[in-house]
Amino acid sequence: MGLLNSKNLKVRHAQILLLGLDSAGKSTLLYKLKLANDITTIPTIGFNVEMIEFEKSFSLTVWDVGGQEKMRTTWSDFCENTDGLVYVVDSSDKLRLEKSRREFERILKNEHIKHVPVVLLANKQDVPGALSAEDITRMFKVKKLCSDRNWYVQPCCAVTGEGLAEGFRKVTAFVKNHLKSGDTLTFFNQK
Ligand SMILES: Nc1nc2c(ncn2[C@@H]2O[C@H](COP(=O)(O)OP(=O)(O)OP(=O)(O)O)[C@@H](O)[C@H]2O)c(=O)[nH]1
Ligand SMILES: [Mg+2]
Repeated sequence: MGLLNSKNLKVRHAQILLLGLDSAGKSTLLYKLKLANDITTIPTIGFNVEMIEFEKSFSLTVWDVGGQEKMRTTWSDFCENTDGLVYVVDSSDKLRLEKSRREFERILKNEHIKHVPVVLLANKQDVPGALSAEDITRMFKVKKLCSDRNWYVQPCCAVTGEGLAEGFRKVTAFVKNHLKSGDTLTFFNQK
């Protein structure tokens, strides 16, 4: 395991940090992607971590950190070595959108994830009245907050899985691009 030049690589690997307020749907989507199954989640105290291979020869280690208030203070501990941020929003929770936006803005200021690409998942699109990805883009001021990095806002539904693969493909593409631009990516050398 180590940092290698891409010519030596058999397997490429990136670390993705999955954040968002409690109940945004992070664990639901992580296990939908990992197991292609519906699971019953309980609020995450601490974190879940899963390795997911979306593309041949490129795997992601996804760190799903609990979003309850007392857990949010630990988010910064997970930022080091992060190659991409996936921030999950409950698009139907209009009362807490501003709180979610503030937490998003706060984490973007972390020096370890400066310039790291971001995909916002506008989750719970199945809930009637949920805000669209365009609404979330505007309300979260994404263009302004992410002007220093690649970003994308993907509508999704963690329960059905709709939009999840697209969102993670996007973050994978961004991370690869980031690599080409010379930023450090974590690699595992597989014999
Ligand atoms: N209708 C609907 N419900 C969802 C969706 N995604 C998640 N949920 C539900 O939202 C609740 C919270 O989901 P979790 O995945 O546990 O949320 P979390 O973001 O991991 O929350 P913490 O672990 O507390 O940070 C669960 O009851 C899920 O079934 C969705 O896309 N649509
Ligand atoms: Mg959880």
